[in-house]
Amino acid sequence: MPKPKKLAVGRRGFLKSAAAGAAALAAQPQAGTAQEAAPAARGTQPPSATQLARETGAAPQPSAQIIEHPGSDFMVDVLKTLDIEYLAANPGSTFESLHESLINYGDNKMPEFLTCTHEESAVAMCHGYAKIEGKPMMALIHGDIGLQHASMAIYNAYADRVPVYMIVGNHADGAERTSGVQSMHSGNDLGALVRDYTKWDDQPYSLGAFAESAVRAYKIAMTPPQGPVLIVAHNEVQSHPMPGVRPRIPKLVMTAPPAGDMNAVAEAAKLLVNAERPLILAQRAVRSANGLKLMVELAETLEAPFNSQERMNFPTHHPLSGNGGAGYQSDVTLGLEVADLSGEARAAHARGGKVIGISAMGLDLKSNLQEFGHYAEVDLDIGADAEATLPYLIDACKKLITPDRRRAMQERGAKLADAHRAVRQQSVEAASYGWDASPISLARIAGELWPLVKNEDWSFVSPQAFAGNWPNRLWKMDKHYQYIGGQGAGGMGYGAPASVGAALANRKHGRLSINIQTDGDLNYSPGVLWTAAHHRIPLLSIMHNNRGYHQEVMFIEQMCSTHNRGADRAHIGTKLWDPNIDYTMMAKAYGLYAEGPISDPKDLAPAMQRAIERVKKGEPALIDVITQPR
Ligand SMILES: Cc1ncc(C[n+]2csc(CCOP(=O)(O)OP(=O)(O)O)c2C)c(N)n1
Repeated sequence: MPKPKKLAVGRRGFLKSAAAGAAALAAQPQAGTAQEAAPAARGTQPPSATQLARETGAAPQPSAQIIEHPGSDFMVDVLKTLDIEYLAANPGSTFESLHESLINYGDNKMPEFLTCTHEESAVAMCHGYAKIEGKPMMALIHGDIGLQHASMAIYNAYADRVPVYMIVGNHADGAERTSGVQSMHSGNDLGALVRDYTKWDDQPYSLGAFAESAVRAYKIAMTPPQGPVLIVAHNEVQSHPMPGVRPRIPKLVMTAPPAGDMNAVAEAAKLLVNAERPLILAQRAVRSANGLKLMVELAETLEAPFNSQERMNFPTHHPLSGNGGAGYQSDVTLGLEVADLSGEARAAHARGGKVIGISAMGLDLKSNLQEFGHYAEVDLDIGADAEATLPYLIDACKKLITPDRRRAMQERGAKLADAHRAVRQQSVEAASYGWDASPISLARIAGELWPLVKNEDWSFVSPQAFAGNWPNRLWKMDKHYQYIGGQGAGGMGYGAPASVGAALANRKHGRLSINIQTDGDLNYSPGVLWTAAHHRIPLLSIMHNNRGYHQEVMFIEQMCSTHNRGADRAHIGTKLWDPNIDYTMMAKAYGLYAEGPISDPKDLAPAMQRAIERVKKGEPALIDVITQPR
């Protein structure tokens, strides 16, 4: 390995730019000087001047040595081969060498570096981004502490089967790292902290190994069932000089997703074509525009109702959308990437029906956390990616459909269309209840928003279960990016950052991103609003401000009843009032355009219109609306 050079020409330049940087910092109102929380060094040796300076936030010192070709430059070259457009990070000294290379080395076309205020937000942003863009962005994480902060967001992405590409910095060599921060933030096996809910992790000890691991990690994350992956980037590998011989960067070759066994697919086609009342259920199934097209083709081939339970698996206004209407008892149910079909199977068997599952989820299960739910007694279980299997299933069905079956199916299709129309009509009627109420109804938010956005290329980027599913019930959704589903593992704190990440992905397509933002969720990590403002990420956020953790209010009220006591104290520990949180002020503090609180429904549409104008100009905006609980 070449030896580090003594500092020569770089000192003057460094000092000049460090001084300029310090002046710029000082010029910022209220800008902090400390880089990170840094307790005093522990251990037997007194801290060095450099260490003291680092840990007390004193002015940066020129380096005692120059490393002209650090390993981290090579790491950037590796990452560039992976088509990663963005990275989200809180800064941290465990990856300082890589950080510097990312911003300074090469042609600077490296991923746009998004500054985050919480590691959980960084990972949740990646989660939302991937569900829109169909590929991962990167989260760069600071040592064991950053990884612990990121942990819940990683679990959400894992349960949602979404690819997230993560690099965590580490000072691996106990002889090289300092006492204090560098030791406290390092570990022997960082991957172990989150291994129960990452698809793969590795900690390469050389640049050659890093290249291989980094490429392999991307491939693993993207192969269904997709999931988050983690590479530990040791500081020693990042910051030591490149070896004389540059390691090879392996070519990324993507894995074709697993499609179902052809005999099993033929068996499924036979059951579906001969069914009198088939039903298709889909959960985490569609990943692309083509996936959505295939779902429609399957439903139309079979004239079967399609119940989309999560994400945009089927157009909401398609006549086959729904569960067939009241009284439709399926005799053959097809579940596509449904996490838990146990309830379906039990109900189907009770009425003599059958259930077919096509899912890749079971191909990669971890033991500890129980997100896989109950064991499902399905009659035909095809362990394969649904989207990849669909072309074969559609083909097999088409081959079996006789003219007689076609006629019977068309009759069924006509009845299903009637049922679908009736359900949509009921939704419109239901939306009118409490239309003029204050606090404002969730149906009114969705109902008033629709005419304002329907002629735009829009994308609904937040979960909607806590918003009464009104966008789904009232809006015409027919593009795969128009709804991306929920948290994955139900972890709160996902909504705001995942919306920002999804809006980031939508930005380059010029789409209008819409987030109905619950208040409890926003308070987990509100700083992500600043990230959206700083990076000019256009996102319309409408606060569903019911001033509480309403889901939990309901649970506690129920428990009061179960314990046969009054519910008048159910607000304790569940309500967010006294004082009320001022989200307009909060959003403004983070640099957003904001209005509210709005409690008169007549003020809602004009405020949303004004916010949309701002979003269309390329910035995030937030409207605080005082809402009904659900
Ligand atoms: C990390 C995490 N902690 C706690 C919970 C339990 N929990 C489920 S729903 C909920 C309330 C969410 O409140 P908010 O986002 O305001 O939505 P609301 O129910 O009020 O519509 C909580 C705390 C959770 N799901 N995730």
